[in-house]
Amino acid sequence: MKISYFHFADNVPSNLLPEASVVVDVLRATTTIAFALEQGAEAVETFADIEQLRHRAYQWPSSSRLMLGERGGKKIDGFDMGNSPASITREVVFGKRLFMSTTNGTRSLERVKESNSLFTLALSNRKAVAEKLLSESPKEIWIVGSGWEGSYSLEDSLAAGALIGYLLQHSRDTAKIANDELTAALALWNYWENDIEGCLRTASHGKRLVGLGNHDADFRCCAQLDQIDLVPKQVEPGVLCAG
Ligand code: 3SL
Repeated sequence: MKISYFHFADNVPSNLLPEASVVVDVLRATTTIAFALEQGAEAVETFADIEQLRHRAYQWPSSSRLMLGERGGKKIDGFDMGNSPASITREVVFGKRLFMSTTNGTRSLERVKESNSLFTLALSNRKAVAEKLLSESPKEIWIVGSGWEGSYSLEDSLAAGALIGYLLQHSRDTAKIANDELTAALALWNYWENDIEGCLRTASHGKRLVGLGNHDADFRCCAQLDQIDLVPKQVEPGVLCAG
């Protein structure tokens, strides 16, 4: 397995796709996706574009859909929910299809949606994703971060480092780091692994969330490591189900 990390969607090589892509947006889209599927959502269907989302969601029975997402960290007008993993409960999401659009995470998903295999990664399901990759053993894997509007993010790099750290320990030498971004992510993980929430709060997007109000519960959700034994897997372009 040759594994590369790209900080955000616009960095991935054009006109190429790997055998497997792993999209990460720790604060907060891919954490919310892991929590939603764990709490029994039927699927999470993701959109970069809000109007496309509305168009598709309105074709779905209103009793079994939820529209969820944010722009600039704030809930989108007219949507049922923002992008808060802490607000996901079984009562709210069980059996529902979640139609989701976020500032950066769903853009990254859109960029690699033609990959043969596409999974989403959060710190909370890091071990489950790593074990899935070890069992499928794709030749080439891209970890694609989400960043913030085209800039680097500390928290996605932390999760990329956490994933490669696990893979290097458990792959019996089959996992190979293929770019410097991933070596740097591993160094970041080695530095912060005992203070994950501290890293998330140091990140510029962590500070942005603090500026928007109390996000303590979300920080706790996003900083959990290996608590969710589930891998969100794309089953058709844009549609993620529990795998
Ligand atoms: O950028 C994104 O996709 C979001 O996850 C950002 S936020 O944490 O919901 O503000």
